Amino acid sequence: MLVQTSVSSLPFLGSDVAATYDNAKVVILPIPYEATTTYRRGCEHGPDAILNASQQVEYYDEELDRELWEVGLYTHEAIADTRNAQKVSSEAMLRVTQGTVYKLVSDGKFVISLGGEHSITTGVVEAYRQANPGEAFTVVQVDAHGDLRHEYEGSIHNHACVMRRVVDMGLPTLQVGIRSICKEEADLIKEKQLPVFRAREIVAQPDWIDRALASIKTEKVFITIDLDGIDPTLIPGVGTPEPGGLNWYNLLTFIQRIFAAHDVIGCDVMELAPITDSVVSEFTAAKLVYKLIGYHAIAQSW
Ligand SMILES: [Mn+2]
Repeated sequence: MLVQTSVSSLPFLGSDVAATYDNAKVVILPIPYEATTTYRRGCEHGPDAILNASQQVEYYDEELDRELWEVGLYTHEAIADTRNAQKVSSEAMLRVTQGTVYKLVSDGKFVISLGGEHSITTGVVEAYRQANPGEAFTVVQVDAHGDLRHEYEGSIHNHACVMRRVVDMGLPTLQVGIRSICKEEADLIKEKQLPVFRAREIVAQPDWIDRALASIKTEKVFITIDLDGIDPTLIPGVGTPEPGGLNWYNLLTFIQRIFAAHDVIGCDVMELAPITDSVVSEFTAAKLVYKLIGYHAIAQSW
């Protein structure tokens, strides 16, 4: 009889190069939670797909001229897992996410959370508020969508509302790659004068990165990447694809410059919904996670 083994135990990049928790500077936190997806489902399988694809990522980063696994990578067990029809309320997901990220940050770890749906980011950001009492940090969001609705389909914790929750926390934001918003969101952007760099401006204006960076007024930054912010030709495996997103090198340059100029306190990579018979989306996501680790390691002189 075949015994179905869980693949979620695969550590990022591979067990040969995994560090112990104590020796790790970076913790990868899988959060396979999906409850409010509005179009194509499957993001609860995103974290495992990224971990599996990461086994194929080259250890040596040709841009950074280093094998970044040496900084110490530890992959945490999955939390808020809704796979196999497990029910997890949004409140329970936010509670366990905040508690887990806060514990990891308190232990001095640099945490990269993997979703799962974007509503998870509310819990992640709450953990950094808890870890940085009274100190503002900017939440930089790469996304096709504004996610600024107060409520969607009856829930304030729908994935279409995550940045509204961040704005409600009083944290400054920077939104990049946006190309799909509703009237309510457009009005809020104007009313609060939120810095937004739309995808069509990014294509037309080569100096957008300079201007985007100039809009960040805090030393500390949290980066949340909804993978649908990237062009869907690069990452088709998302729940709500939108044409015309960031290209690979544009994205990497933008992110690398944030790491170089600011203290990035944490990151998340959200909304991967794998497609059968194509590994492009999860491999691109895995490579992006390794780039986040690399840019942070260089910025921290690790
Ligand atoms: Mn989105």
